[in-house]
Amino acid sequence: MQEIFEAIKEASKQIQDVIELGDTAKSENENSTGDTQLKLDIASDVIIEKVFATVPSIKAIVSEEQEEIVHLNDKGEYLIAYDPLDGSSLVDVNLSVGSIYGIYKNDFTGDNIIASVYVVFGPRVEMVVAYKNSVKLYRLFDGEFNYIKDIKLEEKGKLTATGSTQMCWPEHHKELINSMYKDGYYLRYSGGMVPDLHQILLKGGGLFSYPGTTDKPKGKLRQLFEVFPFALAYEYAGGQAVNGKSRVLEIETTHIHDTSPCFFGSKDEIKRVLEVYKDHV
Ligand code: FDP
Repeated sequence: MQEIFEAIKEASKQIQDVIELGDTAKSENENSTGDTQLKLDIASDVIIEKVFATVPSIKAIVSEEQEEIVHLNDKGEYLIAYDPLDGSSLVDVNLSVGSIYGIYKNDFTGDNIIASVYVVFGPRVEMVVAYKNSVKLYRLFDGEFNYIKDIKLEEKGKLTATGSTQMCWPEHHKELINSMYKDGYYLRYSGGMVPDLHQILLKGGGLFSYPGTTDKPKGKLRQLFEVFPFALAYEYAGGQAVNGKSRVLEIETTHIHDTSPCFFGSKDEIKRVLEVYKDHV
């Protein structure tokens, strides 16, 4: 596993260079979810695939930017699903973006995820590793990722962030969020999943949600590349991740690009979600 973490560090340093110097223009391509790919998405994807190809313990990889699983080493033990540069459209307005990696054994399903890593490219580059029941924060300086601290969520936080537009939220979701504002929660939403979830984790707690909406009843965020990796990080940090009814790590995956409604938070906020959603899922 350590060699995978080292490979991610190496890829992240290269991606940071591409972000700083790279071209933020659109490419001619669309990815499998129909998003127009930016040249930066493609460049980051190429970097990661090249670095992973040198790691013997990786059996196969699948990128959010690609249609198919890529087989690397038959004798490898691990499968990795990754989103090379999530929120990349935020680069040209100079907001934070990130890479997300889910490391699986046997199969690409929630109950097979054994570690996850995400990297935030913001004013600083930070890496968060969820593995063996701990969540560790590293920061890039002096050319290396240096350990900073273990991350733990409080029982209850102060922040809330929901994706999509209120026009498409179901009524009960509006009620949930309005009730949180009435209780003093602060709205904090940048539109990048990585920095938004990172903020809630590091500030002790709160709720990030991307519910099923009228235009996307199964949500927008992809299970293997986005939802499961963050679910593991939130659970290991002492929080929870649900789809409104059950743990997201228990839901079924039928296709590598499946999406799911998702709610990540500290225990108190997830209790609120389950209470509101129990009659609606
Ligand atoms: P993006 O489309 O910019 O890549 O992964 C999808 C994602 O960003 C997440 O990072 C983000 O949380 C979400 O979409 C934002 O979606 P909305 O614009 O619908 O809120």
